[in-house]
Amino acid sequence: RVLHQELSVAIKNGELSLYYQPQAAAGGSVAASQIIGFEALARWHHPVRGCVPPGDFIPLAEESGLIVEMGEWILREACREAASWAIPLQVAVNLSPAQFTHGDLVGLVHSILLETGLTPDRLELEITEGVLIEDFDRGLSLLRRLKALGVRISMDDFGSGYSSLSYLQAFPFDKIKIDRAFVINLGRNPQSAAIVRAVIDLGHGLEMSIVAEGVETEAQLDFLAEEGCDAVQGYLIGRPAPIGQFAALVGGDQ
Ligand code: G
Ligand code: G
Ligand code: MN
Ligand code: NA
Repeated sequence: RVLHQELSVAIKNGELSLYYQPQAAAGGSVAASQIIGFEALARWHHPVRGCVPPGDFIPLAEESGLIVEMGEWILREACREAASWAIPLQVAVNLSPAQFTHGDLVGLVHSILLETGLTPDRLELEITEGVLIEDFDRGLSLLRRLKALGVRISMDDFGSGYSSLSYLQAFPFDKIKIDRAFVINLGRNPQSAAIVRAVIDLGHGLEMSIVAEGVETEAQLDFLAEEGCDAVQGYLIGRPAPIGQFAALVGGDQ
Protein backbone atom coordinates (compact mmCIF):
# COMPACT_ATOMS: atom_id res chain seq x y z
CA ARG A 1 0.00 0.00 0.00
CA VAL A 2 2.71 2.40 0.99
CA LEU A 3 4.75 1.31 -2.00
CA HIS A 4 1.69 1.97 -4.19
CA GLN A 5 1.50 5.59 -3.11
CA GLU A 6 5.21 6.08 -3.49
CA LEU A 7 5.12 4.59 -6.94
CA SER A 8 2.54 7.14 -8.03
CA VAL A 9 5.00 9.98 -7.41
CA ALA A 10 8.09 8.08 -8.57
CA ILE A 11 7.90 9.46 -12.12
CA LYS A 12 7.43 13.05 -10.96
CA ASN A 13 10.31 12.65 -8.51
CA GLY A 14 12.62 11.39 -11.22
CA GLU A 15 13.09 8.05 -9.44
CA LEU A 16 12.53 5.93 -12.54
CA SER A 17 15.30 5.28 -14.97
CA LEU A 18 16.08 2.93 -17.80
CA TYR A 19 18.86 0.40 -17.90
CA TYR A 20 19.88 -1.05 -21.22
CA GLN A 21 20.93 -4.60 -21.99
CA PRO A 22 22.82 -5.23 -25.23
CA GLN A 23 21.70 -7.67 -27.91
CA ALA A 24 24.23 -9.07 -30.33
CA ALA A 25 24.11 -10.86 -33.64
CA ALA A 26 25.08 -14.43 -32.72
CA GLY A 27 28.68 -15.06 -33.73
CA GLY A 28 30.78 -18.06 -32.81
CA SER A 29 32.35 -16.15 -29.91
CA VAL A 30 31.62 -13.04 -27.87
CA ALA A 31 34.23 -11.13 -29.86
CA ALA A 32 32.55 -12.15 -33.12
CA SER A 33 29.08 -11.13 -31.88
CA GLN A 34 28.33 -7.62 -33.04
CA ILE A 35 26.03 -5.45 -30.90
CA ILE A 36 22.83 -4.67 -32.82
CA GLY A 37 20.72 -2.99 -30.17
CA PHE A 38 19.50 -2.79 -26.58
CA GLU A 39 16.48 -3.80 -24.53
CA ALA A 40 15.33 -1.00 -22.21
CA LEU A 41 14.60 -2.26 -18.69
CA ALA A 42 12.91 -0.07 -16.11
CA ARG A 43 14.47 0.59 -12.70
CA TRP A 44 13.01 2.33 -9.67
CA HIS A 45 15.56 4.04 -7.46
CA HIS A 46 13.60 4.36 -4.25
CA PRO A 47 14.98 6.96 -1.81
CA VAL A 48 14.95 4.48 1.10
CA ARG A 49 14.59 1.00 -0.37
CA GLY A 50 17.24 1.52 -3.02
CA CYS A 51 16.89 -0.12 -6.43
CA VAL A 52 13.49 -1.85 -6.57
CA PRO A 53 13.52 -4.49 -9.33
CA PRO A 54 10.88 -4.31 -12.09
CA GLY A 55 9.57 -7.73 -11.08
CA ASP A 56 8.42 -6.01 -7.86
CA PHE A 57 7.05 -2.70 -9.08
CA ILE A 58 5.74 -3.43 -12.60
CA PRO A 59 3.03 -5.77 -11.18
CA LEU A 60 2.14 -3.04 -8.64
CA ALA A 61 1.90 -0.48 -11.42
CA GLU A 62 -0.29 -2.90 -13.39
CA GLU A 63 -2.67 -3.48 -10.47
CA SER A 64 -3.11 0.22 -9.83
CA GLY A 65 -3.40 1.27 -13.45
CA LEU A 66 -0.27 3.41 -13.07
CA ILE A 67 1.36 1.26 -15.74
CA VAL A 68 -0.30 3.29 -18.49
CA GLU A 69 1.36 6.53 -17.42
CA MET A 70 4.57 4.74 -16.51
CA GLY A 71 4.63 2.83 -19.79
CA GLU A 72 4.25 6.09 -21.67
CA TRP A 73 7.18 7.59 -19.77
CA ILE A 74 9.31 4.49 -20.46
CA LEU A 75 8.50 4.48 -24.18
CA ARG A 76 9.21 8.19 -24.56
CA GLU A 77 12.44 7.99 -22.57
CA ALA A 78 13.74 4.98 -24.53
CA CYS A 79 12.93 6.62 -27.89
CA ARG A 80 14.39 9.95 -26.83
CA GLU A 81 17.58 8.26 -25.66
CA ALA A 82 17.96 6.09 -28.75
CA ALA A 83 17.36 9.06 -31.06
CA SER A 84 20.42 10.73 -29.51
CA TRP A 85 22.82 7.87 -30.29
CA ALA A 86 25.35 8.62 -32.99
CA ILE A 87 25.16 4.99 -34.11
CA PRO A 88 21.61 4.03 -35.07
CA LEU A 89 21.23 0.79 -33.09
CA GLN A 90 17.86 -0.77 -32.24
CA VAL A 91 15.97 -0.16 -29.02
CA ALA A 92 13.43 -2.66 -27.63
CA VAL A 93 10.75 -1.61 -25.16
CA ASN A 94 8.54 -3.95 -23.09
CA LEU A 95 4.80 -3.32 -23.21
CA SER A 96 2.33 -4.36 -20.53
CA PRO A 97 -1.13 -5.75 -21.30
CA ALA A 98 -2.78 -2.62 -19.86
CA GLN A 99 -1.05 -0.48 -22.46
CA PHE A 100 -2.89 -2.48 -25.11
CA THR A 101 -6.29 -2.21 -23.52
CA HIS A 102 -6.20 1.40 -22.28
CA GLY A 103 -5.86 4.50 -24.38
CA ASP A 104 -4.64 4.83 -27.91
CA LEU A 105 -1.39 2.86 -28.06
CA VAL A 106 -0.93 3.26 -31.81
CA GLY A 107 -1.45 7.02 -31.61
CA LEU A 108 0.96 7.22 -28.69
CA VAL A 109 3.73 5.30 -30.46
CA HIS A 110 3.20 7.41 -33.57
CA SER A 111 3.39 10.71 -31.70
CA ILE A 112 6.42 9.65 -29.63
CA LEU A 113 8.27 8.69 -32.82
CA LEU A 114 7.48 12.08 -34.35
CA GLU A 115 8.33 13.96 -31.19
CA THR A 116 11.68 12.22 -30.60
CA GLY A 117 12.65 11.87 -34.27
CA LEU A 118 13.44 8.17 -33.82
CA THR A 119 13.00 6.36 -37.12
CA PRO A 120 10.34 3.63 -36.70
CA ASP A 121 12.58 0.83 -37.93
CA ARG A 122 14.80 1.31 -34.88
CA LEU A 123 11.98 0.65 -32.42
CA GLU A 124 10.97 -2.81 -31.36
CA LEU A 125 8.01 -3.46 -29.05
CA GLU A 126 8.19 -6.57 -26.88
CA ILE A 127 4.95 -8.18 -25.89
CA THR A 128 4.06 -11.31 -23.96
CA GLU A 129 1.25 -13.54 -25.04
CA GLY A 130 -0.93 -12.31 -22.17
CA VAL A 131 -1.39 -9.12 -24.12
CA LEU A 132 -3.13 -10.90 -26.95
CA ILE A 133 -4.96 -13.62 -25.10
CA GLU A 134 -7.91 -11.49 -24.03
CA ASP A 135 -9.21 -10.12 -27.27
CA PHE A 136 -7.82 -11.80 -30.36
CA ASP A 137 -9.39 -9.50 -32.97
CA ARG A 138 -8.43 -6.35 -31.18
CA GLY A 139 -4.91 -7.66 -30.59
CA LEU A 140 -4.47 -8.51 -34.24
CA SER A 141 -5.76 -5.14 -35.37
CA LEU A 142 -3.42 -3.33 -32.96
CA LEU A 143 -0.39 -5.31 -34.06
CA ARG A 144 -1.15 -4.63 -37.71
CA ARG A 145 -1.54 -0.92 -37.08
CA LEU A 146 1.69 -0.80 -35.07
CA LYS A 147 3.52 -2.59 -37.85
CA ALA A 148 2.07 -0.17 -40.37
CA LEU A 149 3.94 2.56 -38.48
CA GLY A 150 7.14 0.70 -39.36
CA VAL A 151 8.02 -0.59 -35.88
CA ARG A 152 8.88 -4.23 -35.15
CA ILE A 153 7.05 -6.55 -32.80
CA SER A 154 8.70 -9.25 -30.70
CA MET A 155 7.08 -12.13 -28.87
CA ASP A 156 8.83 -12.01 -25.49
CA ASP A 157 9.49 -14.97 -23.16
CA PHE A 158 8.49 -17.48 -25.82
CA GLY A 159 7.93 -20.95 -24.44
CA SER A 160 7.04 -19.83 -20.93
CA GLY A 161 3.46 -19.65 -19.75
CA TYR A 162 0.88 -20.54 -22.32
CA SER A 163 2.39 -19.22 -25.49
CA SER A 164 1.12 -21.44 -28.22
CA LEU A 165 1.88 -22.12 -31.81
CA SER A 166 -1.43 -20.65 -32.88
CA TYR A 167 -0.11 -17.25 -31.76
CA LEU A 168 2.80 -17.51 -34.11
CA GLN A 169 0.47 -18.37 -36.94
CA ALA A 170 -2.07 -15.68 -36.19
CA PHE A 171 0.05 -12.69 -35.23
CA PRO A 172 2.60 -10.93 -37.43
CA PHE A 173 5.62 -11.04 -35.11
CA ASP A 174 8.97 -10.04 -36.51
CA LYS A 175 10.94 -11.74 -33.79
CA ILE A 176 10.71 -14.48 -31.20
CA LYS A 177 12.63 -14.19 -27.94
CA ILE A 178 13.28 -17.66 -26.53
CA ASP A 179 12.73 -17.66 -22.79
CA ARG A 180 15.90 -17.96 -20.75
CA ALA A 181 14.61 -21.07 -18.97
CA PHE A 182 15.44 -23.05 -22.13
CA VAL A 183 18.79 -21.40 -22.68
CA ILE A 184 19.96 -22.04 -19.11
CA ASN A 185 19.46 -25.77 -19.59
CA LEU A 186 21.36 -26.02 -22.86
CA GLY A 187 24.14 -28.49 -22.24
CA ARG A 188 22.36 -29.74 -19.11
CA ASN A 189 19.54 -31.59 -20.71
CA PRO A 190 19.00 -32.72 -24.28
CA GLN A 191 15.33 -31.71 -24.24
CA SER A 192 16.20 -28.03 -23.99
CA ALA A 193 18.59 -28.30 -26.91
CA ALA A 194 15.87 -30.02 -28.96
CA ILE A 195 13.32 -27.34 -28.07
CA VAL A 196 15.66 -24.45 -28.84
CA ARG A 197 16.65 -26.02 -32.16
CA ALA A 198 12.99 -26.56 -33.07
CA VAL A 199 11.97 -22.99 -32.14
CA ILE A 200 14.76 -21.59 -34.31
CA ASP A 201 13.58 -23.67 -37.30
CA LEU A 202 9.94 -22.88 -36.62
CA GLY A 203 10.59 -19.14 -36.39
CA HIS A 204 12.67 -19.11 -39.53
CA GLY A 205 9.96 -21.06 -41.35
CA LEU A 206 7.58 -18.25 -40.40
CA GLU A 207 10.12 -15.61 -41.48
CA MET A 208 10.66 -14.44 -37.94
CA SER A 209 14.09 -13.83 -36.45
CA ILE A 210 15.13 -15.52 -33.22
CA VAL A 211 16.76 -14.04 -30.14
CA ALA A 212 17.90 -16.25 -27.26
CA GLU A 213 17.62 -14.66 -23.81
CA GLY A 214 19.72 -15.37 -20.75
CA VAL A 215 22.87 -16.43 -22.59
CA GLU A 216 25.55 -16.75 -19.92
CA THR A 217 28.24 -19.04 -21.32
CA GLU A 218 30.39 -19.37 -24.41
CA ALA A 219 29.11 -22.95 -24.79
CA GLN A 220 25.51 -21.66 -25.02
CA LEU A 221 26.52 -18.99 -27.53
CA ASP A 222 28.40 -21.55 -29.56
CA PHE A 223 25.41 -23.89 -29.71
CA LEU A 224 23.02 -21.07 -30.63
CA ALA A 225 25.26 -19.68 -33.37
CA GLU A 226 25.74 -23.19 -34.74
CA GLU A 227 21.96 -23.73 -34.86
CA GLY A 228 21.40 -20.48 -36.74
CA CYS A 229 19.95 -18.38 -33.91
CA ASP A 230 20.02 -14.76 -35.14
CA ALA A 231 20.78 -12.89 -31.96
CA VAL A 232 21.62 -13.33 -28.30
CA GLN A 233 21.07 -11.39 -25.11
CA GLY A 234 22.38 -12.19 -21.65
CA TYR A 235 25.11 -11.64 -19.09
CA LEU A 236 27.72 -13.08 -21.46
CA ILE A 237 27.18 -10.15 -23.85
CA GLY A 238 26.39 -7.61 -21.15
CA ARG A 239 24.39 -6.96 -18.01
CA PRO A 240 21.68 -4.30 -17.97
CA ALA A 241 23.30 -0.94 -17.12
CA PRO A 242 22.78 2.80 -17.56
CA ILE A 243 23.42 3.82 -21.17
CA GLY A 244 26.55 5.70 -20.11
CA GLN A 245 28.27 2.35 -19.72
CA PHE A 246 27.71 1.67 -23.41
CA ALA A 247 28.88 5.06 -24.68
CA ALA A 248 31.56 3.45 -26.83
CA LEU A 249 28.91 1.33 -28.58
CA VAL A 250 26.31 4.00 -29.27
CA GLY A 251 28.77 6.76 -30.02
CA GLY A 252 28.73 10.28 -28.69
CA ASP A 253 28.86 11.32 -25.06
CA GLN A 254 25.97 9.62 -23.22
O1 G B 1 15.47 -6.10 -15.54
P1 G B 1 14.86 -7.39 -15.07
O2 G B 1 15.53 -8.59 -15.59
O3 G B 1 14.75 -7.51 -13.59
O4 G B 1 13.36 -7.34 -15.63
C1 G B 1 12.41 -8.27 -15.18
C2 G B 1 11.17 -8.19 -16.02
O5 G B 1 10.45 -6.97 -15.78
C3 G B 1 11.48 -8.18 -17.50
O6 G B 1 11.57 -9.48 -17.98
C4 G B 1 10.28 -7.46 -18.08
O7 G B 1 9.28 -8.39 -18.42
C5 G B 1 9.80 -6.58 -16.96
N1 G B 1 10.13 -5.20 -17.32
C6 G B 1 11.31 -4.58 -17.21
N2 G B 1 11.24 -3.32 -17.67
C7 G B 1 9.96 -3.16 -18.09
C8 G B 1 9.24 -2.09 -18.67
O8 G B 1 9.78 -1.02 -18.95
N3 G B 1 7.91 -2.29 -18.95
C9 G B 1 7.30 -3.46 -18.69
N4 G B 1 6.00 -3.58 -18.98
N5 G B 1 7.93 -4.50 -18.15
C10 G B 1 9.26 -4.36 -17.85
O1 G C 1 11.94 -8.84 -20.77
P1 G C 1 12.42 -9.83 -19.74
O2 G C 1 11.41 -10.06 -18.69
O3 G C 1 12.81 -11.13 -20.31
O4 G C 1 13.74 -9.17 -19.13
C1 G C 1 14.93 -9.79 -19.07
C2 G C 1 15.28 -10.09 -17.64
O5 G C 1 16.25 -11.10 -17.61
C3 G C 1 15.89 -8.90 -16.94
O6 G C 1 15.37 -8.81 -15.67
C4 G C 1 17.37 -9.21 -16.87
O7 G C 1 18.00 -8.67 -15.72
C5 G C 1 17.37 -10.72 -16.85
N1 G C 1 18.54 -11.25 -17.50
C6 G C 1 19.12 -10.74 -18.60
N2 G C 1 20.17 -11.50 -18.97
C7 G C 1 20.25 -12.52 -18.09
C8 G C 1 21.12 -13.63 -17.97
O8 G C 1 22.05 -13.85 -18.73
N3 G C 1 20.87 -14.48 -16.94
C9 G C 1 19.86 -14.30 -16.06
N4 G C 1 19.71 -15.19 -15.09
N5 G C 1 19.01 -13.25 -16.16
C10 G C 1 19.20 -12.37 -17.16
MN1 MN D 1 11.70 -8.33 -22.64
NA1 NA E 1 11.95 -11.86 -21.70
